Amino acid sequence: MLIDTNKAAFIAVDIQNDFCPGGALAVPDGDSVVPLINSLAEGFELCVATQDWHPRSHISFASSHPGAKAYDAVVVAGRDATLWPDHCVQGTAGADFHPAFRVEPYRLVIRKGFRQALDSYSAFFENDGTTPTGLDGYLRGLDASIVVIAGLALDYCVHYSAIDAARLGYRVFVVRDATRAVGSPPGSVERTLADLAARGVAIIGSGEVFR
Ligand code: VGL
Ligand code: ZN
Repeated sequence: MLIDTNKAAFIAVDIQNDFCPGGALAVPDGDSVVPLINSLAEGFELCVATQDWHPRSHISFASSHPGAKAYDAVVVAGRDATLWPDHCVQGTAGADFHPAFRVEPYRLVIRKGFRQALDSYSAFFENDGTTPTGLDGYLRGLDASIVVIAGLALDYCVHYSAIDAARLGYRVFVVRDATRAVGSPPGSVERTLADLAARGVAIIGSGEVFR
């Protein structure tokens, strides 16, 4: 068996309306991962979901920066950042999970990006690299040493979740066909996959997860 599911947590990243076609920050084909993620979750005893959860006028929104456009690369508080359309505003339909996403298997939902002045891509740390979400403590408390990550978007929240998990010492698998990417700026997918590989993250297909 490639993955010992007794020691593993499955993490479904940001399966939310705003990241699916028709949403505010639509990831091309984003909704197509939902059936696969539903079936992967069935195979894990420990499933965690993340939910992007921004206040209105969040610092990551281009609308909070006069003159800026969505998808602009900027420096905010001394850190490289990307500006986004307003998305996943707390309590809105766009922030809800996709209606086809089966939430029953998930024991924990980690909300992230709820601090007005700080964005948060990773399931483990906010974008300052040091403010924890608490997920590491939760997983350690349950003796999970392996994480299997899928969801949206490969080149942002999946990427940062995976590299933080690797840095924290987990064995990390990203299920490539259960992810979709923003694809901006050009080359983001190739850079993400190269970075993941360089950090020891295994990029696998869904057919390999339970084999
Ligand atoms: C995400 C951009 C902004 C993601 C979240 O889930 O990948 N991307 N907020
Ligand atoms: Zn966001």
